[in-house]
Amino acid sequence: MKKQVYIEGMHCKNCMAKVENKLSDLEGVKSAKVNLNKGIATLNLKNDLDNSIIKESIENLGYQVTDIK
Ligand SMILES: [Cu+2]
Repeated sequence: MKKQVYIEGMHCKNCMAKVENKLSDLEGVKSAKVNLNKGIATLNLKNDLDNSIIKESIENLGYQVTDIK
């Protein structure tokens, strides 16, 4: 399954890489790709992952999650 995470505060490729690495390390995540212009991370999941875990891991990096679909 896939999830789209709407993130505010990413400004450059470093931000993008940080978020991608963090999300990729989460249990159950097959791959994570960030679209910097749109501020959206697309997650490919092996199984469902609680939104609160996704939100917390990104907010720990200093970015804001506005929505997860
Ligand atoms: Cu940056």
